[in-house]
Amino acid sequence: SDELVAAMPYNSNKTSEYGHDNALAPPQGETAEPGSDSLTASTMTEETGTVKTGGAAEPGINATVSSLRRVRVDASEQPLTTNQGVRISDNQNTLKLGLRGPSLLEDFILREKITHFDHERIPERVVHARGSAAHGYFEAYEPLSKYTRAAPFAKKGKITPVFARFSTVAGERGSKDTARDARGFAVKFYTDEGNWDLVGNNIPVFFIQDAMKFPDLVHAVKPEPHHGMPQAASAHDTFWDFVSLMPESTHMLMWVMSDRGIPRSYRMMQGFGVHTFRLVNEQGESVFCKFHWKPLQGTHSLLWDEAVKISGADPDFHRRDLWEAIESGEFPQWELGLQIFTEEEAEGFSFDVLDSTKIVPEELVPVTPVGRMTLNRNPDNFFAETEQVAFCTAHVIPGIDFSNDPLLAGRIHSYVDTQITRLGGPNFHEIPINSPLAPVQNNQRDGMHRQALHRGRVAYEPNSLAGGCPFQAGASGFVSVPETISDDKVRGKPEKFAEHYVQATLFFDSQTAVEQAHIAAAFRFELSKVGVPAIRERMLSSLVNVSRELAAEVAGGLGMEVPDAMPKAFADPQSAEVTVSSALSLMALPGECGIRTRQIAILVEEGVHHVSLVALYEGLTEAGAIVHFVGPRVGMFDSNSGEKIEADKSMENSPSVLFDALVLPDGNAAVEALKGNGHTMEFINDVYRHCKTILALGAGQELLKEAGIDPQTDEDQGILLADSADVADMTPVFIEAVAAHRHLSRDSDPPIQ
Ligand code: HDE
Repeated sequence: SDELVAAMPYNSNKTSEYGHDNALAPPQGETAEPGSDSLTASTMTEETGTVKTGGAAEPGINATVSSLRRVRVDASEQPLTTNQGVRISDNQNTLKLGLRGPSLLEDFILREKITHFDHERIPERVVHARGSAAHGYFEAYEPLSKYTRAAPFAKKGKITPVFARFSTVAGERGSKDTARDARGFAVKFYTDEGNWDLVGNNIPVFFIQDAMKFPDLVHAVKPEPHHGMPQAASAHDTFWDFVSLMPESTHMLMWVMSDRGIPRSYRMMQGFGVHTFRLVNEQGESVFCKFHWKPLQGTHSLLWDEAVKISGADPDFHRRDLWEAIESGEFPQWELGLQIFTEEEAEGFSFDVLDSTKIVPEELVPVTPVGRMTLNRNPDNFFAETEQVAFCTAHVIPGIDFSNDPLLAGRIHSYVDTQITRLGGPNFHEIPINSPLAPVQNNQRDGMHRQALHRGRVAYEPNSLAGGCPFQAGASGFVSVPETISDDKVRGKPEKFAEHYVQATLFFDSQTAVEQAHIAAAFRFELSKVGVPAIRERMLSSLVNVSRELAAEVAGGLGMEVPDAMPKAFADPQSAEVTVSSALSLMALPGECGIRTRQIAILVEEGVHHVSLVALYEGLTEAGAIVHFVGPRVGMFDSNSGEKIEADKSMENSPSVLFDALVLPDGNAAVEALKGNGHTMEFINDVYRHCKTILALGAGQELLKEAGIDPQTDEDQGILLADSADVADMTPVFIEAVAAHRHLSRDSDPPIQ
C-alpha cells in the first residue's frame, strides 16, 4: 500500500496530506485502544474497517479518502485543458479577427470558460448557509447490541468514517462566524449499513414544537424582507415580534442569549440531537434516546464585546480556527453520549419527550459515553465537500429510528426536498461527498446529473428477468418500529406541550452569577435594537414567567418598568423532577486541553528584550500554544541583543480580540515606542476587558500603568508580573492562568476599562 499512497494525487499545499513528506496523516496500520491518549494516531485497519464496501480499507487510510479518490484532481505538471480534455494553447487572449478586430463566436475555449463561470454558484442553504466542515472517524467504546443494532456501535473499537459540518443558522453564506446564534452540528456517519446523519445543534432544545411553524420562525429571524437587514442577527423587530408571541420559544431563547450563542470555537461547543430518537436492537426492541456530543477541548465562549469586534477583525474566525487546528495535527475530539430511557419512563416525566423545547435533565437520565469522534482531515475542496454535503434527518440506518416528535417529522421531509433545489435534482446522493460507502442498488433511474450506469433491462421489482434482483432485504433491512395507534385525526398538541417556562427557569437557575449577567445583557442588547415598544414589553412580560430578577434586570437596562407576567397557557404544571442542573452551566465542562491551540500575542518593537521572549516562546510552544510576535508592523525587529525577532502579525492586521492572552515585553526602548502607539493601548484594553491573561515582563509593566491598570490593586489571577530573569519560573504560572480561559472577576457591566 506504500506504492498505492505514492501513486495517489495529492495537494502539495496541504501539510496534512497523506503521501506527502512530513504528512500528519496517521501512521499506517496502527490502532489505539478506545479511550487511550494515542487515539489521534489511530486509523482504519483491516479489522475495524468497513467490510461491506468492497473490502476493508487500506491500512493507514481513512475510508472516506478512498471513496473520494476517484474524483480527486491533481494538476501538478499537467497542461491546461478544456472540459473535453483538449489542451489549451493560449489562456490569455480571445480568438479575434485581427488584433483590434471583433471576437469570434467560434471561440469555444472562451465560451466554455465564461459559460462555466456564469453558473458557478448554487443556491445557498435556506438556513445554516454559513458553515465549515472536516473529515474524521467515530470510534465505539463498547458494543451497544443490548440497545441497538446500529453498525457504528457493533463492536468495541469499531471505526466509522464521518464528515462533520458546523454552521451558524441565520446568516448568509458569506456572513460572519461570531454572530449570536445557535450553531449547527451535523455529522454524517458513512456506516457499513448506509449513511446515518445526526443533524444536531449546539443547543439541546429548539424554538418551536411543530414543523408547521418553521418557515415562520425563519422568515422572522432572517433579514427583514423590505430592506434586507440585519445580516446574521436576531436583534431586530421581526424576530422578537415572533418569539414574544410564541412562548414555547422562551426556553431556547435562554440558551441562545447565554454565552452558548457565541462559542469560542466550533471545537469548544457541545452538540445535541435535540429530538428524542429510538434505538432498536436485533430483537426489534426499542428504547428512547437523546444524543449528546461533548467536546474534549472543553466548552468555551466569547464575550459579546469580543464577538462583535472579532466579526470585523476576522469574519472567518471559527472557520480558520477549525482549519488551522486540523492542519497543525491538533485533531478536535468529541465524546458521544446517550441518554437512554424507556417509553414507560418517559410517560412518567413532567414534560413530554416529543416536545423539542424540553430537555431530559441529566439528573433524571444520565448521559452514558459510547464513543468518540475525531476530526483529522480538512476537505480538499470547500465547494465539492463542505458546500455540496447534504445532511438529512431521514438518513437513518437499521438500529436507529424516529420518535413521533412533530418537529422531527417535518425535518424528515424537508432535508431531501431542499437539496433538490440546492443541488439541482434528485441524484445528489451520487455527489462523492454524499455517496455512502455501503453499496447502492435499487430501481430508481435517470434524473438530472445521473452518474451511475445501471446495466441490464430491468428497472422494476418484482422481476424475473433479473432473477428478482435487487431483492428485498427483509429483516436485515430497515424495519420501522411497529406502533399501535388508534386515535382521531387532529390538528393539536398534547397537554404537556402547553407548559413553556419550567425548563427556561431551570436553565436560568442553573447558571453561575456571571452567566446570568451575560444572559440579561444579551436580552438587553437584542431588545434595545427592537424599535416597537410593544414588542419589548411583550417579551419582558414573558421573561417575568422565567425569572422576575431577570425581567427586572433587562427592563432596567431598557429604561422600562417590569410589566405584568404574560398569562400562561398551562397555569398549573406538574412539578419538575429537577430544579437545578449543573450540567447546564458552560463552566461545567472545562475540558482537558490546557493551552493547546490557544493563540498568544507577544508584543514586539525595536529594542525588545530578546532572551526572555525566546524562552517564553519556547515554553509556550512546547505546551501546545500558538505564539505570535505582534509588532506595530510585520517584519523584522532588532532586539536588545542585536538579534532579530520577526513579527508575523501586526496590531493593525490582528487586534487583540484574536488572541487568548497577551505578553508585554521587557526592553526600555521597545516599551517607550509601544507607549507612543495608540494601537498598544487598544490592544491592552481589550485583553483586559475581555478578562484574558496578561503577563508583563520588566519594563513592560509600564505599559499596564499607561493603560490605567494597576496590578497592585487588582487581585485577579490573570494579571502576572515578572522580571525577565524569572521567565522560566513564571512560564508554568502563565500557562495555568491562560488555561483558565478567562478571569471573570474582572467582568463588569458596563466595562470599567
Ligand atoms: Fe434544520 N434545516 N430544520 N434544524 N438544520 C436545514 O437543510 C428544518 C432544525 C440543522 O450542515 C435545511 O440541507 C426544518 C432543528 C442543521 O448542511 C432545511 C426544521 C435542528 C442544518 C432544514 C428544522 C436543525 C440544518 C437547510 C423544523 C437541530 C445544516 C439546508 C421542522 C436538531 C446541515 C439543508 C448542514 C439545515 C429544515 C429544525 C439542524 C431547510 C423544516 C431542530 C445542523 O432542510
